[in-house]
Amino acid sequence: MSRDAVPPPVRLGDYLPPDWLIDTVHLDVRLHPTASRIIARLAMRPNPEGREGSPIVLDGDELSLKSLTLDGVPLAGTAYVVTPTALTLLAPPQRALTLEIETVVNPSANTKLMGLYRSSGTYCTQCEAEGFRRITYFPDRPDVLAVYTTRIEAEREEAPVLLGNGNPVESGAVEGTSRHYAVWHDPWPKPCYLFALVGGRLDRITEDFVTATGKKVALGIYVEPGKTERAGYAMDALKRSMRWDEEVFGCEYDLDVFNIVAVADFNMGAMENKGLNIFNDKYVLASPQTATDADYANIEAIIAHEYFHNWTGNRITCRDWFQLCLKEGLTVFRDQEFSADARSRPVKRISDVRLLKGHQFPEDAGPLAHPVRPDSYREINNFYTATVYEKGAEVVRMLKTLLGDEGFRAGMDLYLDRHDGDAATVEDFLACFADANGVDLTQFALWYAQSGTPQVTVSGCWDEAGRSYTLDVVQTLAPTPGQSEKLPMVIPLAIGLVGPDGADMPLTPDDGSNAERGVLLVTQPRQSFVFRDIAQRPVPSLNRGFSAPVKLTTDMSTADLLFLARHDSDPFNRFDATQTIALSHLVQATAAARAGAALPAPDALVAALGATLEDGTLDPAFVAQALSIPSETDVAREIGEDVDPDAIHHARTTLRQAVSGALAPALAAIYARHAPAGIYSPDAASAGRRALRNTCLDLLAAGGTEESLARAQAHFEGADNMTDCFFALSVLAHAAPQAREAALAAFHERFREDPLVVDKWLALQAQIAEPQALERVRGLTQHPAFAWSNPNRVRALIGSFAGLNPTQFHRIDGAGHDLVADAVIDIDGRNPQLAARLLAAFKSWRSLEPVRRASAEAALRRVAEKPGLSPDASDIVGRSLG
Ligand code: 0A1
Ligand code: ZN
Repeated sequence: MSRDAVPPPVRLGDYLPPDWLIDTVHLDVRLHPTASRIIARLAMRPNPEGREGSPIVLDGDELSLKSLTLDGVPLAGTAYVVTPTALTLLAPPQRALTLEIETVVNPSANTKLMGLYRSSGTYCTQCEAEGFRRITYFPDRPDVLAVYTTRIEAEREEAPVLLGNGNPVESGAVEGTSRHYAVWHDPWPKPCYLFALVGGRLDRITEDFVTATGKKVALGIYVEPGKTERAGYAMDALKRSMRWDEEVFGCEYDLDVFNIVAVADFNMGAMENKGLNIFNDKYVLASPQTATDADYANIEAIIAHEYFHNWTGNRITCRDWFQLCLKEGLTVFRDQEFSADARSRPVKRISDVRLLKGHQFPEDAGPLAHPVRPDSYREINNFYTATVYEKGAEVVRMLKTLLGDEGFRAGMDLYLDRHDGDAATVEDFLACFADANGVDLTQFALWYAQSGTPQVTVSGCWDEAGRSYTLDVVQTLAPTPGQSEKLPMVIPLAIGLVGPDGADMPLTPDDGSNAERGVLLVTQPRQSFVFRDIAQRPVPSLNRGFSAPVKLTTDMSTADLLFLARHDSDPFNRFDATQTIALSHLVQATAAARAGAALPAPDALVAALGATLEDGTLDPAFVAQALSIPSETDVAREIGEDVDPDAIHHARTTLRQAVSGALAPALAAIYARHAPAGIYSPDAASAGRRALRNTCLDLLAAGGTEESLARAQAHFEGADNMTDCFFALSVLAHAAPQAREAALAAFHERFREDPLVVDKWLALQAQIAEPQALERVRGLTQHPAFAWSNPNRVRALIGSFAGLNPTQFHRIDGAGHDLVADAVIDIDGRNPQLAARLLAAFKSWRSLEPVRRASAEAALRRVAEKPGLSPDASDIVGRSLG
């Protein structure tokens, strides 16, 4: 292969079991800033299920091999081959043997943040998906499970804290030196992607947790010195997660200790290493003065997510990386349920669906679309996507809807029991639900294989004379990359028929379907469902709770939607009814704006929003969601092609102004009524009151009156917590150009020492929808607070510009596309994963109008042509242009 040749993709169909197994791994890691030494002792044996007489092929990446012995005897240079990506023992004896491999790596030079690296001086590791090969030579695949013992040694001064997977075994001084060591043993066989170690100067908080069967677990959260007060909420969330998993899934913790370490430089949110979770500090550290309600909710969810992986991911892991959704989709589903139980279930569902539609639907509609279980990849790091995570969770949720609570739990129990200790597949998972419930899930499995969002069209017809009601359902699935032909899916459509009195009518289906439970089982391209004894014309409430991740189209009138907004017993559909009306107005208003015309805001919509606002029986957090006007991305997605972001922005701004004007007195009254009472607490009820009050503040300011801007200024100055302070700052930054600079400066002055708060300040400025945003972002890259080497800073500034400022990212002159492309090219040499993620912001480029589309394409081509582009970025750019 020539130097620049692209390696072929990895294919699911080519899976072969490993030729060699590893029973135990002994690691001796001697930490050093630039030359850390790793001695790995691997007890290996041929896999009876592998190919006979195979060589031993171990993955490696940027390793320097120092020595190699087999059963204690140094290997002759002719017995093995070392390449940049592998160490191969050509003809090893076909029996159990022990390899000892000594490698040296440079953690300080590791800017990819994969393998062993340093974050603000702390040694830490990230091995998922393929980072362990950057520590030692190893079969770096999730189906090789071994028991690990790790000895970590470091200068005591530099790294007084030494942490590993599993339980602590011993520790002490290295005699005659300034060094010390700690030994950790993890009794649970695991794949190498779950390996971790940490060495550094860290403070900690500790607590004990007693499991359901009475075992004591020592919990520790380690943070940068001086930040322990900010770790309390994470600890609380951890204990609640541990209890919840026992109660809801029967999953108990299985080691003597559970540690969490927060680091400042991390490519993702957090990582579920066995007994030693490593977190982006953004998802651990919180205080009322530095974290918003949304930050608290994210911390709770991510702490839970990583903890839940202990069973779904660690005790049962993935056979290969194609099965990523097996652990991720299931674990997201579990963390969603945890948060729903801890907070408001309807509000949690609404925000999860908004996330799904905002991120996953566009992914599924563009060139980066892929199945929940992809069947080929060039770079696995690019598959930690909204489709694998969020759509993966929706698929698990559909299983629950189909099987009912008990059937679902029976399937989960069987899965946890049957596959404990296994590296499993999606087929294994589905078989447990099929076996436990006596059902056939063959067609359901298409959710894992077919990409794209199914389109479901429903029309209803009431036969007055026959006293029956018919729902005609049609499903289609458009072609997606690599999939031109599609099969019909199983769509569990939860429904209700709402009578004129606002109550649900009893469902009496004509056929043998299980529609009595309120779930229609749609399996055919076209299907009709007939209900008997329907004496009055009902309003259908469809896809209740968003029971299936589909795009639903109906012929429902605005009047019927307004009726649902007021009466539907399903809170999600109450929310969705006004969103549907608003969205359809915004689509038309955008078309009008492009034609130089203006559409007045529909009175009915304004009245419905007003009624929701004034309905004192509703949960404030729900009202806040219901009052939000669909985002510009929502409108762009709905329009689908020939998208003009400026016209969308104009239409949306105009609608917000109209709502503001019409509802000003009510908004001001609700704002006043929800003034803070007592000291800040991050609980859901208090957060809901703040959300409603802040939504009112924002809508009022959308009117641009002096009074409303003065209110925002006072809110900013009077805030005693970050939620209110930052919300008011955003209102001022977006709606009050004359007050903006002073407010931004005051905020920066106050929080300049706090990188996580500075990220909010960077992100906000990157989102201002005006032409100066570009120069502002460029200027901020030179600000002392900004660092290209820190993923949080880059995501805050460049990621927010590309993902949350559509008019400026897609500027008609192409300068926004160029700015992001330049950043990607620059970052790619240091941190390819980060570069590839930023590049994915171009995912909807084909849906833009021709001028912007051409500029996006040119920017992508410029990235593609960069010599030495990483496999990560070239995979994204190749598929985007593909
Ligand atoms: N398994 C983690 C996600 C994760 C994936 C890759 C990483 O490498 C940089 C880090 C974290 C989770 O689902 O939380
Ligand atoms: Zn996960």
